[in-house]
Amino acid sequence: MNRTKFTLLVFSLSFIIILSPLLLFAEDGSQLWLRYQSAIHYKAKVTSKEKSPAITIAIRELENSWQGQPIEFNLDKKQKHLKDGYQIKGNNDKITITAQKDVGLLYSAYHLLRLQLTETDRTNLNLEEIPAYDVRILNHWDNLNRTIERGYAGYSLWKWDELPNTLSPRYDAYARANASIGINATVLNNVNATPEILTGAYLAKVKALADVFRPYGVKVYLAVNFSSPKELGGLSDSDPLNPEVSKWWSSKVKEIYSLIPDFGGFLVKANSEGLPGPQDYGRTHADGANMLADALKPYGGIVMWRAFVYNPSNEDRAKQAYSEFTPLDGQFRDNVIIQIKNGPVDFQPREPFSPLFGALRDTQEMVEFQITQEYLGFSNHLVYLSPMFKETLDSDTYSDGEGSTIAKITDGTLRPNKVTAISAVANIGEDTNWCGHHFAQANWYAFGRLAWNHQLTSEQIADEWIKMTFSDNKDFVNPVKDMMLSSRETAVDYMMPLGLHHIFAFGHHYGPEPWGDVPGARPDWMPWYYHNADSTGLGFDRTTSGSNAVSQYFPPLNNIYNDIALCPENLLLWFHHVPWDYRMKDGKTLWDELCYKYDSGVQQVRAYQKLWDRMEPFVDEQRFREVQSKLRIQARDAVWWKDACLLYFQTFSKRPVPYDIERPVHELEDLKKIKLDMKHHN
Ligand code: BDP
Repeated sequence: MNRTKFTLLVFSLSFIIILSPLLLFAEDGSQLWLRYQSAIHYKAKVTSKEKSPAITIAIRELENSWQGQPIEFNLDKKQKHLKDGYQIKGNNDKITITAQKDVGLLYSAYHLLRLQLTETDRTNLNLEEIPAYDVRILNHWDNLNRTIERGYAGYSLWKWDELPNTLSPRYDAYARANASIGINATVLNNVNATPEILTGAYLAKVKALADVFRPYGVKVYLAVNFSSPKELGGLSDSDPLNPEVSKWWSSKVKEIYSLIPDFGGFLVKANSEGLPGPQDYGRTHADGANMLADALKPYGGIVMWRAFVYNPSNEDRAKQAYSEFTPLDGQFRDNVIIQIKNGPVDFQPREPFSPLFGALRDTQEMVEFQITQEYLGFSNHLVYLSPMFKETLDSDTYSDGEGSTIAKITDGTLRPNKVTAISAVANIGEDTNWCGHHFAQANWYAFGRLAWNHQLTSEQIADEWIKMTFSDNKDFVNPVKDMMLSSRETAVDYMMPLGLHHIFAFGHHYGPEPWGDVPGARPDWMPWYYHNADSTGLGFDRTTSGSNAVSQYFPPLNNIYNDIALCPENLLLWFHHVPWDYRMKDGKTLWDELCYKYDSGVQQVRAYQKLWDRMEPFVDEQRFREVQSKLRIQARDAVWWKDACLLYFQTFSKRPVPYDIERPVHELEDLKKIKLDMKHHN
């Protein structure tokens, strides 16, 4: 080594030594839950007879961070039952991993690193993991101009201007994060799709992303606009029964597969909220979906056709998807799967499950969740969504008798599905910490983990996420876990308790606007349509004497929901118009109960603030402060929600706010003047 090189080495070493403690503490959330320590003095021994890009990544991850026994990878194509999964067997001396696909070996590497980071015993391993769903997919509502519909973590990750030539390092990091939790698919663009995504120029960009994601087992899908043949192809219409139209789609699909041989398929929002669809030509959703399915079939692609359809009509909005789709049951191709939002209206803080689940007996169904917190305080509020996802998946529809949960209907247990899938609208953007709020990362994580195994508990998922993302000190893990586990119910309490829904500010959906009334706007976008407050009471009558939405549920649920005495109280105002002095189970009147719920939501957020402040010794400075600051916003917003809703509903109930709870600190008239500058339609 010559002198200059030596000086350089000494210089850089001292630089690293001086800075390393700082680097250690500088945490900005960009690493997500993948904060594996590098095994500096140790390089794990990993052997594999087979080679592939996914296996190379798996070996690299383990060599960088695994601090245990030597590992042997085994690819056994005969073990079909493993699907994307794997078996891990091992003792103190050696670990053997078997998978039938290379991506299974990659998933197993992340499994081992998770065990290591959560300090789980790794000396005696004997486990088999098989994913519950074939397609575990994120839906990005990203526009081509890089804004994100309902996105609260900055601009889109996809830098369309720079693609296909420049590849941001975050594309790789994104695919790695997904692979680490078993997510194997992504829809890159907004369901409110523009035809432009299907132009040659954009497909070249999509291909570049697909190439980056492929080694991580993440397949690309696209949302398509039903009018593309007309708007892009110059055809006279986009009628699904017009042979020219299906020819156009077939050749478009061929072009896509020539660029992306493992392309996943299409996601379609049609005849919904003003978007074009087969009904524009007097055709049905089945006609539209099947035409696309036929184009994709030769290549193994699928169509995820959304059931989120409703029109400003006299029929209760909550009933419309069911009315529209049940007559079409059995008419869809076997590579079509109907994508149904968890609730019958729209990702509210709490909804009953959509009655379409189980009602389509001869049609494949999948759930759509929303990870991005459109209706849950954006990226300002700490709301851990796993309990909400599980509430839906564990709901018993009774479609095939007791125990017909949504999980079992959609994962193939009860229905012989050709393809099973589960989806969620992503909360990922360009922000350094990916999701805007450090705790919102937990919702991306939880979706992936549940898509892999819906039997995991919310507690298990929170436990591993906290340990991986922050610290495994139990004095940190336990209180923070309690906060996370209660946070969804807390948000429901300060926003919309007892089954209230959609009383958000018009358009952006951030704050409360139960009084909202935009002249000339669609009634089904107005809060009064949903809360129906009047001098007699509050809530939407969906009983047999009201809109009769209860009849869309299988017995005994239809009767349970229909009967005010049996209806679960957390859905009471969803199904009933309830008198203000109705006696709740705890003996309080509806009005008092409502007041106590709102107050309890506020008190809970205050308790989270106190809890978090005590966690300071366990957390790096930056993440501690950022979460602390978000909790302050959440506490202020909770009071805003409580005052707005109670003062407004009080103008109908004419009853006092119970004297032992905190007094309102705002004037209703002042709250009504708040107009946030956030542009959006409904
Ligand atoms: C609603 C959103 C809207 C979406 C729509 C959808 O407010 O931005 O386009 O759902 O899912 O929740 O299509």
